[in-house]
Amino acid sequence: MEIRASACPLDCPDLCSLAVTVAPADAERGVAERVNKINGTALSPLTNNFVCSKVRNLADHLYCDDRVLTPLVRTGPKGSGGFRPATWDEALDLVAARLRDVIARRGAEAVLPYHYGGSNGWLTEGALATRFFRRLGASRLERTLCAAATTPATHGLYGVMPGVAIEDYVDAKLIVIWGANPSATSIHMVPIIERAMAAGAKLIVVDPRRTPLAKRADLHVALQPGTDLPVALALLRGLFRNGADRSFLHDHCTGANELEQRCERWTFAEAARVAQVDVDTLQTFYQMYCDASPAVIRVGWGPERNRNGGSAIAAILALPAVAGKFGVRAGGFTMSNGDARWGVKAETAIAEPVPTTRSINMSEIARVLRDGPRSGGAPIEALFVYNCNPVATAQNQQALIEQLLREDLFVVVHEQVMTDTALLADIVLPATAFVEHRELRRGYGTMRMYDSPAVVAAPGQARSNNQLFGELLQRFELTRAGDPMTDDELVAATFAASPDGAQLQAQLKQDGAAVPLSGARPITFVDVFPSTPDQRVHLVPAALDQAATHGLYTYQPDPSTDEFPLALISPALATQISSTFGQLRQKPAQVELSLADAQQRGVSDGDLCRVWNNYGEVVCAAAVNRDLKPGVALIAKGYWRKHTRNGLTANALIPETFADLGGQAAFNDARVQVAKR
Ligand SMILES: Nc1nc2c(c(=O)[nH]1)N[C@H]1C(S)=C(S)[C@@H](COP(=O)(O)OP(=O)(O)OC[C@H]3O[C@@H](n4cnc5c(=O)[nH]c(N)nc54)[C@H](O)[C@@H]3O)O[C@H]1N2
Ligand SMILES: Nc1nc2c(c(=O)[nH]1)N[C@H]1C(S)=C(S)[C@@H](COP(=O)(O)OP(=O)(O)OC[C@H]3O[C@@H](n4cnc5c(=O)[nH]c(N)nc54)[C@H](O)[C@@H]3O)O[C@H]1N2
Ligand code: SF4
Ligand SMILES: [Mo]
Repeated sequence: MEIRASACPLDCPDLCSLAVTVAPADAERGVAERVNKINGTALSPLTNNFVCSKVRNLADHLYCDDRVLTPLVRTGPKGSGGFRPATWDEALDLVAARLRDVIARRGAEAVLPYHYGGSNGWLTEGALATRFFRRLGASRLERTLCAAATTPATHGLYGVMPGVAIEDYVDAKLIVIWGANPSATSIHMVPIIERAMAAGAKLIVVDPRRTPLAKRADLHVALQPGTDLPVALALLRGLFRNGADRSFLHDHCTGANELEQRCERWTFAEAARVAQVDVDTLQTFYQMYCDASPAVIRVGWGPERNRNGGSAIAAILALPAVAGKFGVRAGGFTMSNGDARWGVKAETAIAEPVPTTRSINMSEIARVLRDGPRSGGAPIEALFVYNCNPVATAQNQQALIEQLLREDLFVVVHEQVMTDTALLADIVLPATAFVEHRELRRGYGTMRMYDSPAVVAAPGQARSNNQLFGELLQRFELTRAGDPMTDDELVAATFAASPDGAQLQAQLKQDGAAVPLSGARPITFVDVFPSTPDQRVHLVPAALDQAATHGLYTYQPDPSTDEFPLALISPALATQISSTFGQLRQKPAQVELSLADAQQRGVSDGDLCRVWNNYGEVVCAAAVNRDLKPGVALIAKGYWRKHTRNGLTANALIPETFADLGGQAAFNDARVQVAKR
């Protein structure tokens, strides 16, 4: 047994520092060595020696029966699940021949790479795949499954500025958890919040359901999904009337008058009516926020996934500026701390110009496959999926499945396990997992970066993304002299391309982790400032105002109808990362209903139900959840098709519509009806 250092790149803000125990050969399973167990280490103070059970038990994932061990070529009809093993050479010959044929007939834009890569660092998301598809001239992909509304909102107001370090929450006097559920999605935050509360901090949770933290909060604002915007605007209005930090606004902000005008309609009473909460709750929220310092808002990703999402995030992020909460440790906000000043970027290594090929929003993949791209031109005839499981995670699942079943659409999936998407592929290629390849990853909660080597041999014939796309670059004769091709060359090129690279590399070598140039625990408006051209907070940035579908801070009414009265939300499962690890889940999916909604429909715990709207239907058991706001239904994100009775999940109910910014998928705009079956 040997213990090797690694870091967890999964799509989780915590980016844990890991100790991986590796056991020698396991002849029976045909692996040279295998991961035995994984623990957290103290290298990251946030990890603090513990990890979630998902990663502690990563061996269950790495060596499960669903692991793809060789390239696979479809044998039966599409979707029949029939595949035969093939060599890499044969599989890549088939892939290359089909791509060449599509390109010859339709042009390279008929090829679409499909990837999100939340659980990937710079070596496996981007790098050689990006170089390959750019040089090929393929259609480009807008990555909008997540953070597509929060990112332009944050950058519009603050540019690239890190927020409050999670570790610093211990010093806060007020913590607002706004549309996040750290008990499942960022577990290392919870003990820190507990310590802050033990030292007297107050806690406010803004969430349509009583989350574990909401149960312990001093105030729970159980708003209707999609109504964060009016709530934030009412708080801002209150602040502008009494409580705004006029000197901070004068010294550090633009657009205060314009923002004040846009809040004018949102009295506490009006916001409370729209959000379906008591007016007292909003007034108490306002008073608690005014009174406390340091006050910090942890903004989650729940509020972005609806038609008002971009404006909602912008309005929430305006609060600490208008209230003057910056300038002290633990004062301000935390959105994505991936925005720390790193001095190097993911794209530095490949230095590949962005081509002018058409770009396609991944959040309307079913529609694009069916009706063709909005910009016109050739239909998509080849889809190359990696780092992503769209059948389980994209919108309008039923339509997507229908499209993937088309005989004339060529689908390649590079995967670790036989996912719902891989099952519909023509060719499946076996991928390595993070302990099996080198990865360079910076956190989006913790402000740390790791360069983690492969710590264990890959089972079977799994290859990393760079191995795969490096080979394809060669087969398509798209390599150029001097191109960094291996992971080692790519890492070296990344650091060499930036004057700050040497410093980061030295830190990685010496300490095992690097912190950004802005530090691991910067104080906003002391150590770090907005990166906007004038270093000010732009409360109503013109570009954002134009980009927002209805102008910034304009509320769009709730889409509920008499036919589909329930707002369906699909928050994260504690046991998975999106759909990742879903193959290991035995328990079936359930639809959660409030007691009132269950009673109204004569539904009891365990009853088989239909959940439907105009996009599709899900058949699964009901669970009465007394912590859910009436009018809200919940089917968690990330279930696999095997988890419901009819092989469709929450994603079959998700509309092909967007948030008001960034083309972000509006997952929580789904409205449904539920009935006992
Ligand atoms: N265990 C685990 N961890 C994960 C993930 C996972 O799947 N499992 N996913 C990772 C990923 S990809 C992401 S993006 C992050 C997400 O991290 P979070 O944002 O913490 O997680 P979510 O569960 O998506 O949503 C947070 C909360 O938003 C609430 N919510 C839904 N709609 C609204 C709304 O309109 N307004 C408000 N205020 N609240 C709303 C939900 O009830 C939920 O409690 O977590 C990451 N970490
Ligand atoms: N209903 C509903 N759906 C949602 C959401 C929601 O709120 N509601 N939220 C969305 C959010 S927040 C997100 S981030 C997306 C995430 O959606 P996806 O991007 O589809 O993420 P995962 O489900 O984690 O699937 C990632 C897949 O990539 C594979 N993979 C990991 N590493 C590698 C690698 O190095 N190489 C290759 N080739 N493959 C690899 C994993 O095995 C896994 O199957 O889902 C979205 N889907
Ligand atoms: S998923 Fe999150 S909590 Fe679990 S090991 Fe990875 S970074 Fe840590
Ligand atoms: Mo996400």
